[in-house]
Amino acid sequence: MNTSRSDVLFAEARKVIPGGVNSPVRACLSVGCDPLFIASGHGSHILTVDGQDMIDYVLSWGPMLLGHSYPDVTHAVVEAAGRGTSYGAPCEAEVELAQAVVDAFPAMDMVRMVNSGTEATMSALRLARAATGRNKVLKFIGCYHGHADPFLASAGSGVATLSIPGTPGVPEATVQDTLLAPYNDLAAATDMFHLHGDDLAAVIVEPVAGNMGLVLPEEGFLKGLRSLCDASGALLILDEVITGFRVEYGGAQTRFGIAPDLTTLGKIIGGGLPVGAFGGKAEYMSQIAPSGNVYQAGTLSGNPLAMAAGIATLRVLKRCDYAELESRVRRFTDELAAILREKGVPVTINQLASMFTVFFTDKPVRNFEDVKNSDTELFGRFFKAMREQNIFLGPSAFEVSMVSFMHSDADFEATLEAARKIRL
Ligand code: KE4
Repeated sequence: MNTSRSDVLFAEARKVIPGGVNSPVRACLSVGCDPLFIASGHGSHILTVDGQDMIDYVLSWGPMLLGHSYPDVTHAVVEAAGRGTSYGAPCEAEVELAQAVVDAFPAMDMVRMVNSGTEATMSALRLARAATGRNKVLKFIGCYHGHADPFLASAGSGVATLSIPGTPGVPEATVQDTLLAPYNDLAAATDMFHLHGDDLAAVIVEPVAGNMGLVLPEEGFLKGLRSLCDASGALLILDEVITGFRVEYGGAQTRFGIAPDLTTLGKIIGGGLPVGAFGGKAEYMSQIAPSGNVYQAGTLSGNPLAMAAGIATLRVLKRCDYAELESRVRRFTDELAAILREKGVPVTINQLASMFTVFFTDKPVRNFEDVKNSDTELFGRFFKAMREQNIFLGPSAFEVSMVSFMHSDADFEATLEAARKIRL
């Protein structure tokens, strides 16, 4: 069998890049196959270096809500590049994107641009610790907030996918300040407040969990965290790196009516270029240098190309009908579940807005334990079978599959037809 271009590239990549990838989950280790190298993306499709045209449900793990190569975004980036790629001095686009973000999130008076979601959550936690004079942070098992030291205890995404202990290289003291509770378990969170409340700087939570597969917040969970924070003086950080501008234009906090003290963003606000952000009330954000003493910085923060991509993306999204997309995705996932069940396998699909995850279990999936108890080996077989049918799903049972505004009914029908054809 002749060697594919992807295989050749992956062999070369492994010689010079750890694991052959620049981010672990791309290696497809948990689903038992090698990654495909991508040559281009247009709309809802990607083309591999071997010419395989695939319907893309990864969408760069979230940024591409408008699909690949959206003309307004591409034009904005090309036009900005013609004026230079980075200045290390303020530019107008930074103000425009900051204003667009603040306008979309009522709980946000100010926002600081950074270069990744990891930088955003790392900086938000530092700010919360400075603002409260406290050290501990409570996170939820299976949630992923980037790879900064404080967040790698029982993290989701690639940490869960690869079953990494989660804390090699992280000092014991750091992990001691990271408290854990199961997602959706308000009683366990309350216990942490009773035990550590006077040293708890912040609670950080994905308002809709997207890093243990898709897990939705149960009634009262988020509002309960808000009340616990109000009573103890801890800050509530909503990590909306995935959900911001995806669950709806104003993020999960708008949909669920929760006002956080700080919000972290990423992915969509960069339109595919490296952007993260953290923001909140002026009383907190004004403590960030240079207006305050909490240091945070970045050579390429507010980069003119990334700002241009973000501005163009949000300008289009503001006109999009999120409810219509959600109802189309719900119909699609209902049909997908029915097709898979006809094959005699237990299936639960969690879906919200333009995100979904197929879990091979007949039980509800409401936390990380439930995900681990699903048939993740069968998920690997499902992933590979669908990829052979030119359907590119998130390569892990601990990730979500994403839909864009460019996914057509024909794409959904082709995906359903692929699901009918595969053998599990
Ligand atoms: P980045 O540093 O990868 O830009 O963002 C970290 C992050 C923070 N918070 C949430 C809720 C996130 O989902 C992420 C990153 N998401 C993963 C996929 N679920 C990134 C994919 C990868 O690591 O390659």
